[in-house]
Amino acid sequence: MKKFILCLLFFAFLFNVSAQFDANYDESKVPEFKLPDPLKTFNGQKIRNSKKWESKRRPELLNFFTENMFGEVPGELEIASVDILEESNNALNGKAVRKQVDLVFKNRGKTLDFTILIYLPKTEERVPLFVGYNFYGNHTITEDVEVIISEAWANNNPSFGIINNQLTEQSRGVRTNRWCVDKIIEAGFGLAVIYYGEVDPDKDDFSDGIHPLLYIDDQQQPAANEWGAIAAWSWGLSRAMDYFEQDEAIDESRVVVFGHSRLGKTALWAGATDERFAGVISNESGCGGAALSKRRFGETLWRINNRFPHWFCKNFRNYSKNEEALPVDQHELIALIAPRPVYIASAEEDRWSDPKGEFLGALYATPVYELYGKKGIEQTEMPAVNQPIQNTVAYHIRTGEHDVTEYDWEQYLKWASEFVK
Ligand code: GTR
Repeated sequence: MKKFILCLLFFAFLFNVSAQFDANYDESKVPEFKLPDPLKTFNGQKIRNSKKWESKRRPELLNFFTENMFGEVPGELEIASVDILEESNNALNGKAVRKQVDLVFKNRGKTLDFTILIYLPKTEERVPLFVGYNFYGNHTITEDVEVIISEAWANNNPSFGIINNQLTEQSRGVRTNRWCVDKIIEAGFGLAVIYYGEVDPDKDDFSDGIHPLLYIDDQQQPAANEWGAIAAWSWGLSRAMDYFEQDEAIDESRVVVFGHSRLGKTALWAGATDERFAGVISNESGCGGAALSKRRFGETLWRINNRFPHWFCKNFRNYSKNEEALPVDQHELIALIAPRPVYIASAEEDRWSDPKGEFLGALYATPVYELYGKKGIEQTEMPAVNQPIQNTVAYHIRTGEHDVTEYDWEQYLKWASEFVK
């Protein structure tokens, strides 16, 4: 049995690797496509001002993305209780306040809770904050020994000491490079992180995580237009926002949602659905994130829907190998964030995420920002590597691989200090 499972894992790995190799990476093979105009309604009406955008076009786009891509959250679930698990005024060598706050949800006899790890600079004033999910537990983002290790299901990663789907002490601090906590605190921002697996384990299984709390009767999985994992994760970010509104130390009008990769897709959706987020940073979010689907470069809808059938709602499968039928594209997802600041970032070697498609997503969202007199991306050519464009819509492509680096955070901090006021 063990051999059989190992064999299966091996083939899954091969499939994965070969999928990345036989994907299209050739610009000359990008099909011709026509992008939908964000400023024209589905029935052809031209949108000339922000009022019409808000009353007509934005709602129909939001509705399309909800019903056909990320899925509807089928009901409301408020925080049942807030438990402060731990608090210290002397974190990070005395530079910060640390809180570990557990949010509890109850419905249909079921309970789910998730823990927000918060670091805040020491000041009397309310502070702006970045909030985002991590892949392997709050204890991975820092060496801080006080950070509680989550007991939730995790994807195995033997190099981080994660076997049997359990997080362990061995992975404390393994992702410090992705978070730059000290720099964030020094820049006067707070940082709040959540382990995404506490809200919904990242596997094709809808019997766990938050989904069952909103099932009706004997429902076993979401309906075709109901929430997949990304919508569930983004729901969790909104509940974190509910908590920030109650926390006197946090300036809830300056909360920027951040995410990398699948969690960068999540950050975009959170920003689109919850206008309380003052800004969005989407790091290398690729297919289903900032990258245009119709380009079919790197990861495609068919590949993503096959490999991660639980991320989007089932209706989204209608567009696998059928991108031309999509009446929207990802620039319009970004446009849903307007007029709030949004930062899209790519990495040169991360071709799977289609850097050019991510750039074009930001570029073609710009006309909506212009309705508000905000500056988006003005140059139509991609900038050179490590040459950020920072306006209300910002973009950079840095050298290197799919990751979050100190360079990325330096840009985000500079931009957020200027645009998230
Ligand atoms: C990849 C997936 C991408 C991206 C990435 C990640 O395997 O194909 O869409 O989200 O995972 O989240 O690291």
